[in-house]
Amino acid sequence: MTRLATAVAVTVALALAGTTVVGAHSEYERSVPAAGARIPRSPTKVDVWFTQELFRRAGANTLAVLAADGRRVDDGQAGIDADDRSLLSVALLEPLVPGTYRVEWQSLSALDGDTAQGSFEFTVDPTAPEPTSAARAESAADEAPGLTGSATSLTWLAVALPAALLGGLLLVQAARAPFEGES
Ligand SMILES: [Cu+2]
Repeated sequence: MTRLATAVAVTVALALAGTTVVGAHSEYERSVPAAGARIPRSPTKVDVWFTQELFRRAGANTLAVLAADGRRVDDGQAGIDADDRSLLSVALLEPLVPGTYRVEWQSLSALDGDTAQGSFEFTVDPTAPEPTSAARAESAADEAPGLTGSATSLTWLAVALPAALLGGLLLVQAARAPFEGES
């Protein structure tokens, strides 16, 4: 039974180690407005989707929208979506005048507790073309919640499968051992 317990412990440790290697923090995945976008009108808010779900802790996940002169134009109340923990949103105080804005983000991963940060820019330009209906359909398809879920499942499979195989080998060895005699 001691050998069995050891085999189980080793398997669990390997699975945890694998998770740490695979989980690469909660990084920027996409946003509305998108990074680098030129949009004809001001948005009312900024939505950022992350690669991992966010850990709900006050002040740990932030979005700051800054004008070119460094003035902050969001309401400072970034919040995680109630239904989608990978989505962080912040409202704008008032419609943005034309110009380039920088969004600075900070995240705390619910998966591995790691923090990450970064920034991206978008430009409000009244001469920019209206989004085409094709682009709108594409961004609607992007928002289908299934996509992130399946990627996450595959990641877990990549970790769990080798760990399970190795665990199985150890169990076989542990089961054989009594017949070889204990020292
Ligand atoms: Cu990480």
